Amino acid sequence: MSTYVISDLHGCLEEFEQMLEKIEFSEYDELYIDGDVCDRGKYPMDLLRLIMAHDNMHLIFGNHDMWLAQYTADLIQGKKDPGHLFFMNMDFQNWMHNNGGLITADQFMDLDYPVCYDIQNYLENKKLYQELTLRGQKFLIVHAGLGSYCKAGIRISDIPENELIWSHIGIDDNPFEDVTMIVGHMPTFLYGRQYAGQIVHGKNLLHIDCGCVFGQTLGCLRLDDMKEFYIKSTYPSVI
Ligand SMILES: [Mn+2]
Repeated sequence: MSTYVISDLHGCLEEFEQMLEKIEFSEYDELYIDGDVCDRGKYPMDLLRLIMAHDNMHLIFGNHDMWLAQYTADLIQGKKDPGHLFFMNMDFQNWMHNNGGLITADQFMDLDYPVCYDIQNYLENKKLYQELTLRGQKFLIVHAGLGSYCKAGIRISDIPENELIWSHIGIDDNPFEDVTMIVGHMPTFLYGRQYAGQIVHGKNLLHIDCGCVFGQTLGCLRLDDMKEFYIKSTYPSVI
């Protein structure tokens, strides 16, 4: 019985399935997905549906999951009336055209209505962070980090949701002495080329988005012993 954390799958279904095999993931294990399941990669909807079908896989929202949740009703409307989507706001256009949302929207709109509504319901139960204690060690799993709220004495429940899913934080930006924080969101090569495809260890802080969809690796962390697992990406490298 083990607990794993993975992040920024971004439609990388093949690498995800290889990882589940590598860690011998079973019904007795738990997997926390630290945000950004959809967008950019090839199979966002198959991936999301696979996660939804497992009670022991838990999604913590990233900014890309928030986009999908926010516009699910519009995409369903767009299935009935394609013209509807031409009148969407700039934020929607930005998601579609600058942030890899088009493939998510296309695949979503190809699904049957009952599946669309299942996804809509699933995404209504949004979770922005997960606190865990394992063998006496406290963990906080959150997509982007605490942003400008990274200061001693802060309570996570007091931090606005945009900070938790959109912030860009430094390698050591964890204000908690006794809590190990785990974040994704920033592919680790953005912290320096030497970190490409590797989990980065900051001060009581692990950055686990190893940039799979950007051609690096998919990383996964087992919290019980902090062992790291890696799968080579099938995507072309952008660096
Ligand atoms: Mn993100």
